[in-house]
Amino acid sequence: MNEAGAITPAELDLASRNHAMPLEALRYDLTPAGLHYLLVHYDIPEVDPATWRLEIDGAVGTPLSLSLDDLRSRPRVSAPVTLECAGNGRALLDPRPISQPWLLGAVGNAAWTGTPLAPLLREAGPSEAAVDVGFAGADHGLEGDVEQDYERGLPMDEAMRDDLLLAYEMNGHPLPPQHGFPLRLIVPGWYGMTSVKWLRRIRVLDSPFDGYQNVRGYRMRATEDDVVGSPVERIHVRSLLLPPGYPSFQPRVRHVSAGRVTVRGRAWSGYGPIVRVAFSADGGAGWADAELGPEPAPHAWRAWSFAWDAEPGPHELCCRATDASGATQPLQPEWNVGGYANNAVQRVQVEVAP
Ligand SMILES: Nc1nc2c(c(=O)[nH]1)N[C@H]1C(S)=C(S)[C@@H](COP(=O)(O)O)O[C@H]1N2
Ligand SMILES: [Mo]
Repeated sequence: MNEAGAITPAELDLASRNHAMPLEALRYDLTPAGLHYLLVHYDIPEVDPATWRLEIDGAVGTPLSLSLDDLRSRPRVSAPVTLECAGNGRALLDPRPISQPWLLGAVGNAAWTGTPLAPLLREAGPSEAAVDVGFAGADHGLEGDVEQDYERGLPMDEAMRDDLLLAYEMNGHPLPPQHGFPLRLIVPGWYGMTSVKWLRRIRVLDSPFDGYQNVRGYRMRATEDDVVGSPVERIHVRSLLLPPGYPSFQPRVRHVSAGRVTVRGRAWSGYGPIVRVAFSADGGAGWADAELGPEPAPHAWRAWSFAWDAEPGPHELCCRATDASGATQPLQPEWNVGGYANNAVQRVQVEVAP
């Protein structure tokens, strides 16, 4: 327990609705849909695919209204993309910001299939003055005293990237209801909040997007007095390891036998490819380079492994990734009001038996 106190029933409701990816699922290159983390701010909305349409309007020459069949008959692209919630690691901060209390599992790497967004925007003909694009979901709720449809804005140049997808499939199947059926946006490299689910309207804007989820939510604020802060955007470099051996039921300490243990994990970043992962078996006192797996698709996580000679006694396993921009994970997190982008190194307690 920390200064924020015990988990409240309201937080427990959020935590049980929005499940994490169990860390043993790091073993799968593609995360099965049921093991992929889930984050739904309000309720999963009811959508009738027969009458559902996607509207593309606002500052465009030709507003578009598309059915699911219209979208499915357009060019089809699939890509593995690592999604991570900006709040991943939040509950490890002290004091714990009160929101979805993630430990470390708010991540997954699914294969998303859909049609690229940019050609559709081009067909709609954005005005010369277009600066942002708003993406609205069919879900509705109240947040920070503002009643709203979940909506996120994205700068025009990001929206026109060639790797953004309007996805209607996850791992080769129609999107499950909880992951955005019938259509969601996928913004590779950005924290998950930008990948709007249950998408039903795309608004091209000739003035900056001023919706709640950009202007008030998802801001990096060092203190409560810092009301504006800076926007939370791309995914900060992170690695996770698949806890080795077996757990106890309570508390979840790991148990392994002495000898060679192959520790495996994944690493990813929204700022470029992973160039290094280091491993420590002593809480970060000493580090050694892990072996990197094959170079993955541009926004998919990269596998790594380390052959650990486990000696009897208690150990604290850590991993630390570095990306091509030179960014590396901090050993200790830096606290912020919303508990965003905590990419401090993971620490896994292991008891090694002789
Ligand atoms: N419409 C809508 N889109 C949404 C959300 C939401 O609550 N409503 N949650 C966002 C957040 S915060 C995250 S982290 C990702 C989670 O995607 P997933 O549940 O498919 O893993 O969806 C994003 N898209
Ligand atoms: Mo999120």
